Amino acid sequence: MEQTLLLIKPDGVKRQLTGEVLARVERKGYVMTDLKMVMATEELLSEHYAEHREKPFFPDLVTYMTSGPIVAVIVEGARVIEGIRSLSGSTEPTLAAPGTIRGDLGRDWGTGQIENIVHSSDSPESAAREIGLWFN
Ligand code: RTP
Ligand code: MG
Repeated sequence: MEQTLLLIKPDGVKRQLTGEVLARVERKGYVMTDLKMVMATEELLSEHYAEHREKPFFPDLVTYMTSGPIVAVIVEGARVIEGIRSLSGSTEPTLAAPGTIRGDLGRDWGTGQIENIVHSSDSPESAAREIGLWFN
């Protein structure tokens, strides 16, 4: 069965939205097969966000992602990679559709800084790589 990595980012955990996010995942019929709370290190984030390492927003992304604990979850189900991305909504909370996690709950401070609650793997290759990074 297909698996994906879901991260509830520090803003989601701090705002006590872990239950809200996981309830949406469970209601949709997906199954959690592993879950833990972790403090991310810069090294882990450099691997996880390898494609963004050289981007101007990377330092702020590290600050955001190390600002508190993250809940990392392996979620399983048919077409779960696409499914969790669909539940999450698009990256920017202002543009994410209402009904999605980011559209309903994400924050946009208008300064370029966004707090979008979740990360989810975007392909089977990313899912395998990210699950290996966060769980092993
Ligand atoms: P998706 O691929 O679902 O659109 O979302 P993502 O969360 O993977 O977004 P991505 O563009 O890959 O960026 C990763 C995370 O970096 C932060 N970000 N900040 N200030 C900015 O311009 C900016 N761009 C990206 C967000 O936390 C985003 O989720
Ligand atoms: Mg991405």
